Amino acid sequence: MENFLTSDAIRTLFSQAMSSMYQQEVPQYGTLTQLVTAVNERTLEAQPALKNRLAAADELDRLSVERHGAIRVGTAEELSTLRQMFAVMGMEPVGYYDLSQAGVPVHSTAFRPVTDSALRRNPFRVFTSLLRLELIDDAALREKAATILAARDIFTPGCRALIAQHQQQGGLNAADAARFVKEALETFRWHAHTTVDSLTYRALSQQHRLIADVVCFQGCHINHLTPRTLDIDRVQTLMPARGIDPKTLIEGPPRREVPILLRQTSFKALEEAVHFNDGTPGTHTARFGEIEQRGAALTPKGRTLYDRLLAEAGTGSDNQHHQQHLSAVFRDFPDDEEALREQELAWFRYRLTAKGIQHPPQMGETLAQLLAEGRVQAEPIVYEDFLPVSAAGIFQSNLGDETHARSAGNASRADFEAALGAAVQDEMALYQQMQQRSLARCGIR
Ligand code: OOG
Ligand code: NI
Repeated sequence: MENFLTSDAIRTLFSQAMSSMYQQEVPQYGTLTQLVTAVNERTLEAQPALKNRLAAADELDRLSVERHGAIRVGTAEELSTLRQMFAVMGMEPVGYYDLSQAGVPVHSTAFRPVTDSALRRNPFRVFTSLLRLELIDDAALREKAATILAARDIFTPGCRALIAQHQQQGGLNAADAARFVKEALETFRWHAHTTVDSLTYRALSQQHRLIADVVCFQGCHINHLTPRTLDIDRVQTLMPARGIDPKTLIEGPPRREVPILLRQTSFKALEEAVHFNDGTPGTHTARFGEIEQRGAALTPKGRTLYDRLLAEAGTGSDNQHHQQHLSAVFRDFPDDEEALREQELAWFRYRLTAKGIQHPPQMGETLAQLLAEGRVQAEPIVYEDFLPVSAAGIFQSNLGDETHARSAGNASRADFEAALGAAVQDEMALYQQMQQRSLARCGIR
């Protein structure tokens, strides 16, 4: 029997390697993570209750390693190979996001760990978008893009071999895992040389800047790597003093006593020097910085309420007013844990307290009773996924104003899954199972 590394261990090696590479490539990412770390430390010092609570839920350790990245690919073969690559690291496709409605010609999923224990170890996730070439309206250009994409291989031969070896053996030993991480990283590296001439680049870019970004390079460079902050408003305020220029609005819900879902902000994409393959120099804008604050995962009922209030609030032109207005509109969204639980707006994880371990639940005792007696404790389950409206806002802040709706919004989850070579998991089912399993562990029902 071989001595295989766990997929959790491989994922952590990979996310660390990715973080070092991106820090080399984009120094502002290093500045941003330092700022986030400093603010997280201060927040935990200032709020001992929050610190105790994260520690008790065993969620303190994941904070310092927590990141999400984002990539964009061009073909079904690339997407399905990525699925197999991420499987080596225990990351599975969860959720389907259609961004065409927001004028972005892609649809997406998130590769992420799904079990409680894997998420506690390292919840590293990668938001992965597939270009929808069918949304290019110029037929000749569409053909050309397809031809260029067909000619490239974004995976090294070593990476392909190690994915196959993992599939055959069911794991990788430490030496093979180290080689796998090194080879896999190459797919996400930045290339300052395009695979196309300047005219082709310009033609694709004029269709949509994102199309040029996907089609014209040798790999699917990681375009941002996002650390998790415990206080996004504070980081947003401190960014300019560190020489970072944030986008105007923080996306997502307002600041609350009980954070929900996901709040995000980013700094503008860098204009970077590139060399076209006809020898001419130029620039390309793709990579940016982002931070996020995560809160409770919402049930379908909670999500419907969130979507309604967010649409009602609309967007503002400056963050302070937007946040005030959001807070006012979100008064209709209960902001204490008990209400969120009783009204079934958020998912919860249940644990036996010391008292509950001494006096375990008996047949016929209700959850309400156990909670009231302090024998069971409930904590909101962290939202591990993404928000399409926020994602569209992030995409757009980096694309300028040229975005316009690209399709009648005919989302094609079936096409996406066919390209992926697998079904995407339903995030709501995952949260529900988590809640259910926690109740079963307490011996309830
Ligand atoms: C992905 C944007 C989506 C997020 O955090 O919502 C995203 C991209 O720009 O490729 O990362
Ligand atoms: Ni992101």
